[in-house]
Amino acid sequence: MKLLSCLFIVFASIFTDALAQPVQPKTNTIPSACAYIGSPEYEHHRNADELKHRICINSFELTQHEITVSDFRTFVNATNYITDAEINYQEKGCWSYDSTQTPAWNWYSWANWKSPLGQTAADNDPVTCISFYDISKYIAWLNRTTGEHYRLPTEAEWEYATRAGSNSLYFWGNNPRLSCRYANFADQSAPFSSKELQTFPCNDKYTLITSVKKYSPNKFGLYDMLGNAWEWTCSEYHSDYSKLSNTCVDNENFHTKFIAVRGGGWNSDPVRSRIAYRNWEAPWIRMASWGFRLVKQKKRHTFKRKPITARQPIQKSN
Ligand SMILES: [Ca+2]
Ligand SMILES: [Ca+2]
Repeated sequence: MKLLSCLFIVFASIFTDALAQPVQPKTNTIPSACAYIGSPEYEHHRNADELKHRICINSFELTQHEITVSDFRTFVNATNYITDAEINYQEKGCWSYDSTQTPAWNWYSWANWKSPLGQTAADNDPVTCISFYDISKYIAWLNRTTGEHYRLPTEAEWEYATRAGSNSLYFWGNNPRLSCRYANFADQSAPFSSKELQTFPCNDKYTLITSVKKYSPNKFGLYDMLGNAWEWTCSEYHSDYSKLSNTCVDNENFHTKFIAVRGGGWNSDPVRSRIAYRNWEAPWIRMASWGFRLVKQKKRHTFKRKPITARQPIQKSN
């Protein structure tokens, strides 16, 4: 009987996977190079964990934008997956923002990927309120249904792709006034008082999170690498940036590790929005300002053998 029900579950999951073919997120090719990541010692507000070091990166594909609510919904509809926020794992709901409460930032049971900030999330918003565990499940499903190999970027890949050749505070340079053209950060439209948070000296009219691809891309054609949603990487956080920056945390062994999260979000001030700024958290944490994007790993080239056919007799030419 047990065997029968197991078989049923396997077939049902194959069937539902087949029904819900995900739209694969668009990717851009990021070229191979050796480059510096981290910040120079003279960078204002630099932290000790931003050691500047040189890394060599092989070409890879990176999604043009953060994975959206719509992308994530396809996964949930296909699998009936319930996120950590919805089962109140470790803490209730998701770490979110409600300006009517004191303190405004807190764990709220109403907050999850469908409604991270008190109202239904728009389809093209980055999906947020998802933990590193939730993302692992999404990726496993995406790979199973597409036959591709998606994964989170390493910290080094993320920073190299974000810099796109720049050595400045932000990928467009050092001028915070230009942020409203390139990134959704906490600017003058943000709901925070200046006592709570220093904001960017411009106004993009977007108070909270907004749709992906609203701002100008960087030189690799990538949108929202800085701002909108912070982005989980696959790397374990280490205070010595040169140690683990280009490796993914062991898939079986990440439960007790801190995972690096990068890029600032809609709620970030000019200091934490610097490219070199490194954030990290435990893999079960979920926040209304944290999302992710994916690397699509190139498939290993497999050489197909030609079918062996019977040797044809050589025709004698006259
Ligand atoms: Ca904004
Ligand atoms: Ca982002």
